[in-house]
Amino acid sequence: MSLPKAELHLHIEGTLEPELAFELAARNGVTLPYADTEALREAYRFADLQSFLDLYYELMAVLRTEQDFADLADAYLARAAAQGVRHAEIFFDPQAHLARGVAMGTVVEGLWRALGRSETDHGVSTRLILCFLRDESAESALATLRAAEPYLDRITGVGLDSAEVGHPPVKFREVYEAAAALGLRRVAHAGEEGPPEYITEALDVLGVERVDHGLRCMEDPALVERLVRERIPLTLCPLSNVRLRAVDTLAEHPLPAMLDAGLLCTVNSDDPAYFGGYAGDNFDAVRATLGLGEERLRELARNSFLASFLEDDEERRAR
Ligand code: ES4
Ligand code: ZN
Repeated sequence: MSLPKAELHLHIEGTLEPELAFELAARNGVTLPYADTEALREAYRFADLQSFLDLYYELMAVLRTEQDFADLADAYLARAAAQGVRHAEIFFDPQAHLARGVAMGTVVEGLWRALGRSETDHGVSTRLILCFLRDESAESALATLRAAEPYLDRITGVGLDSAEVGHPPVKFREVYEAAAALGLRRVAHAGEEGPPEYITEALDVLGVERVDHGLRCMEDPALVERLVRERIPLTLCPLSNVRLRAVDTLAEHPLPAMLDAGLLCTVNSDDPAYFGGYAGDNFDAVRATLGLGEERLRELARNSFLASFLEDDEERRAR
């Protein structure tokens, strides 16, 4: 059984499976420093967020054309649909592509080739969220937002990702103000590896309406109380947290305690090709390991639609 659900925390570049990486490498004449898919999978042992990001950025070298981005997104949407995903809000990292000489238009139009057909082809509605790399400068982020302006009819919101510690939300105050002025929705990764203060800052300085991860809020009871009171959704990614060592084991994941505290939690896959599973796999894992009952699982699925950027009528249709 797979519950109908929305996926709200998904990096499209993190859906690049080894098989597709090698296929695109061959198509584009790119040589990967791994003998085969087996050898590449061997590299999927991460000590922390940065060790993952190093590989994540390295493999992006195979993404060069609109068709590459379309194939990547189409493969994700097919897998997501098979696991009960009915709506996906998809992050992309344009700075990682612009830096390699791949234009904003190539990325957005390529992704759109798949997203524009997704309801028909896969029964999955979609939104695109442009993420800024927080370990790059605020000026670079602002230039990226400007480069995206011709494509804003295809972009719902902005997010903030990549290496968190040492790059507090306040660094991007002006960029988020500019995004808000353009009518974009705002989210940000906060409290994955960074401290609870980054979550507070993302809310107060960036005006985010949803927090990606937010795991470390549990270290600050006053912050938990605020997140509950203000009904701020958290997009948790349990298998990601295990693979990137944010938690020691899945059995120790704070999701049950977070639900008990009244937090509006959702379960998502983050970078499924790297972390061992798609949205349904994350649901299965928390069901099996954290002993969540059917009522809790239905609550998580319901939360995913409540926390989404779907219009109210679409929200009803998707369920
Ligand atoms: C990411 Cl798990 C995670 N955290 C921060 N930035 C990211 N980009 C892709 N995956
Ligand atoms: Zn993420």
